[in-house]
Amino acid sequence: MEALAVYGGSPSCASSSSLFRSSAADRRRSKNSLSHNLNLRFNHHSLAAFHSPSHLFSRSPSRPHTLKKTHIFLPHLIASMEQVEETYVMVKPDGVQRGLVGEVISRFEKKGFKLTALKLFQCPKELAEEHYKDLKSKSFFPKLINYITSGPVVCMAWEGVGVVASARKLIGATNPLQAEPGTIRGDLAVQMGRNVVHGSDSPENGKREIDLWFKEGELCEWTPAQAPWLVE
Ligand code: IDP
Ligand code: MG
Repeated sequence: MEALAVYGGSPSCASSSSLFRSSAADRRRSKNSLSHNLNLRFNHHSLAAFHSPSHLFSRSPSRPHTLKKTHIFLPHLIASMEQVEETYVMVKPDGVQRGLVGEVISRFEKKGFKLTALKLFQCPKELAEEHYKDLKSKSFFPKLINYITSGPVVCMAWEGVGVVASARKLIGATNPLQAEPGTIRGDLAVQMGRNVVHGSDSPENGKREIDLWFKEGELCEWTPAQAPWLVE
């Protein structure tokens, strides 16, 4: 309860399952709303106060020799109030050709994230260039565009608390030889130019890329039956 008080949680933040259910609809309703952006920033700064588990147990510095009332901020409560994010994940042409589509989807499903869009798609050159526009100056850019447009890709949108960073962990380092075993790239690839899968690198890029790769009506708002078994 103390964590709730510190956070100043609104009724809509009261339970993680309500967050899980309403997040996509809420985000789309308030996509361009200033108050939504401010709210996101507020949440971020509130949570940024908790750097390590040692910060979760605080005592008053004014009376160092007396044991003061200990304030306990329960990590699971804080985590359950974090913002639901969306990320764009794509099985690249090598992953499709090698029959790894099911394997990639399965890792995200098993983790407990929610699939909100899925399609097999032949990417046009212009879209590949727009998607990777930040890498335009790199020497490997032309090869990257050829790679991404060389065959169909599988486009996905995934939703959940912390999904952007978690997806990057599940995917592993850009260079598969440096990716940890247990990650998709660490287990299934050997070269950067054939690293099987893409994942957005920030919540902002998650939204940008989902808007880029999916048309209106291709995203599905739904509540997985397993939701109460994933988040208390
Ligand atoms: P990421 O996919 O891990 O986010 P980025 O740096 O965004 O990595 O690069 C996008 C993609 O460009 C990589 O996944 C990889 O396929 C390709 N790439 C990145 N760096 C190199 C390189 O040095 N040589 C060849 N391909 C590269
Ligand atoms: Mg990237």
